Amino acid sequence: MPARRRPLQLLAGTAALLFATGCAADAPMDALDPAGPYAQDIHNLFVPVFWVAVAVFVLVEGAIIFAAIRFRRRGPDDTAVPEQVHGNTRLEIGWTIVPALILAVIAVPTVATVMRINAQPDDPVVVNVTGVQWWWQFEYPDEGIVTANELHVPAGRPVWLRITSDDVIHSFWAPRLSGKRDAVPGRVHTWAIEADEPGRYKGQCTEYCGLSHANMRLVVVAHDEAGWDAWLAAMQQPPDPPTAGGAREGYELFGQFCASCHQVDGQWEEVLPDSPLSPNLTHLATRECFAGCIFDMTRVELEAWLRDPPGRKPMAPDDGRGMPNLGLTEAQIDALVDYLETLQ
Ligand code: HEC
Ligand SMILES: [Cu+2]
Repeated sequence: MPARRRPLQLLAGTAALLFATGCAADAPMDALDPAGPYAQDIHNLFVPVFWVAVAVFVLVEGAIIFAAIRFRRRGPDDTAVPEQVHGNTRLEIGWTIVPALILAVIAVPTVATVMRINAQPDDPVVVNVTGVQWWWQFEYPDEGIVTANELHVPAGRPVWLRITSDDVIHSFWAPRLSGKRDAVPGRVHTWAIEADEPGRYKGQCTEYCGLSHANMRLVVVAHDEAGWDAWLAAMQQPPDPPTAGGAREGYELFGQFCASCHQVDGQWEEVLPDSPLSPNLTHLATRECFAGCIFDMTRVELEAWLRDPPGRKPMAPDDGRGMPNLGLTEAQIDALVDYLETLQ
């Protein structure tokens, strides 16, 4: 390949790659596919602004390409220097005023949208969201529920998130339900989301937050009315401690190895104050994913997790972040998972 063609091929390759990755048919985090009124509001602003930007791009790039071709050097004999002009008052004023006008026009719907999506909705479900290296805690203060990674909401009703962080800056983003909101330690940022239809809507921490940033996902589970009432009722009813068998053995091992960090309502409620903030496991077995929603809630995955958590998900237990390897035996892991499966 001639060397001078290489940049062109690189450019074409990059463009093809970007195009191909933008074309995924099954894209659960597609911000261009809004699934609720807040995301729709943002989309309604994005689309016209995008086309204005496309028009500007085509005009400006078109003028550059036209000038480059029209006034190019035509062969080795073409040594003439073009007429040197400096400044064209009409053009200069024009391309200062036109962009300013475009921005002023775009600002009107932008400010209106920003104000609408930031306003506290009437009668929302309130959820306190805490970003933690590297998972999400969701607390429902009015209902007395604490859960992790799966944010359950009623469909067709606004949810008012009060977002903060336990350590570094994270950012909450469920692309089909609204835009991004930073989770900043020591501050509470509010944010509204809403899903039109029941379903599972994926999300992701979108502010780089250390080792397992990419493993800090979440899912918003939107229920119909009956499903929402059933979920609330189930969450408010902690499971009973097992009384026999492997699950009982696991329950006791839990007291020995796990209860210093993890709370199970009605069973293990006194975590040690110097432990890292850890997921509340009261209804663990009802969740579909765990550890920042990167694993399915299956027996096999839970066993693999207990065998070596930092091996499954990059964490920094020496810095007090994440779950350490507790050196459990296979028999202990078996009993512990028997117990975890009772946490319905
Ligand atoms: C030093 C504190 C600590 C100890 C001890 C500990 N864990 Fe964890 N555990 C964590 C932290 C922190 C996480 C969150 C890790 C993440 O997702 O990044 C976690 C995550 C989990 C999860 C996934 C929960 C979810 O919903 O995502 C399970 C299950 C779990 N631990 C079980 C156990 C069991 C069983 C034991 C005892 C054998 C145990 N842990 C001991 C800190 C601890
Ligand atoms: Cu994060």
